[in-house]
Amino acid sequence: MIELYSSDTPNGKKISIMLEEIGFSYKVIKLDLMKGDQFKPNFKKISPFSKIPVIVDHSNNKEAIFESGAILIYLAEKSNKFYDKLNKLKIDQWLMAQMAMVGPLIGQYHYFYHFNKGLSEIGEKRYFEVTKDIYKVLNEHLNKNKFLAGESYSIADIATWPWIARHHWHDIGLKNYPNLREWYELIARRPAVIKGYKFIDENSEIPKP
Ligand SMILES: N[C@@H](CCC(=O)N[C@@H](CS)C(=O)NCC(=O)O)C(=O)O
Repeated sequence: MIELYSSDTPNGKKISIMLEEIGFSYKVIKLDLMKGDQFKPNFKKISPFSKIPVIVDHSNNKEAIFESGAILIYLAEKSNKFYDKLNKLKIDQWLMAQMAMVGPLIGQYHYFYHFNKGLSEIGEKRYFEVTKDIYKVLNEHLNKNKFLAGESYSIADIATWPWIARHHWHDIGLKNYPNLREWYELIARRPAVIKGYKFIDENSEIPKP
């Protein structure tokens, strides 16, 4: 059994979607980030930067793993799914691009535009441009590729999709990026994604483009 310490955020959803995809049994321990649960000493012991998600694998000596990219790799290797050894180099590149670019940069846009609108014109403007650029790069790449690492769905898609599932926060218009939209909708139809998306709030629905 796996314990998933998480919240209803894109980084949180990566792992619930992966656990649904590979069919591992898991128990969610919800953290209220607004109340500061992530800073409690017991959580800090398993998450040095006080961030969700973290998993604790009871079938592996209660191993605790932080950083969503590392968790995805761990679960992919354990299940032998969505991390094709023959395509590892491509998957790694798109996974790292998600971890270093898509998540942190769109996260800044959420900070300035969604949560603190009107407080920093330069912050809103800069991260709107950066977010538009990310959409453009993904859209162009998906013109020639069905999934981020080529023909097969992988942990790179699982890592990236929940960030695009926040498109309604971005005021960019996913419909303006047809290949990205098609990829988004294709993944949104997967039963594991539908289930993993609702892992905290049973009533939440995947946003339509
Ligand atoms: N690089 C980390 C980022 C995790 C992260 O930023 N988590 C956010 C929620 S999406 C968090 O825990 N925020 C709490 C805080 O910053 O206090 C990962 O991918 O696991």
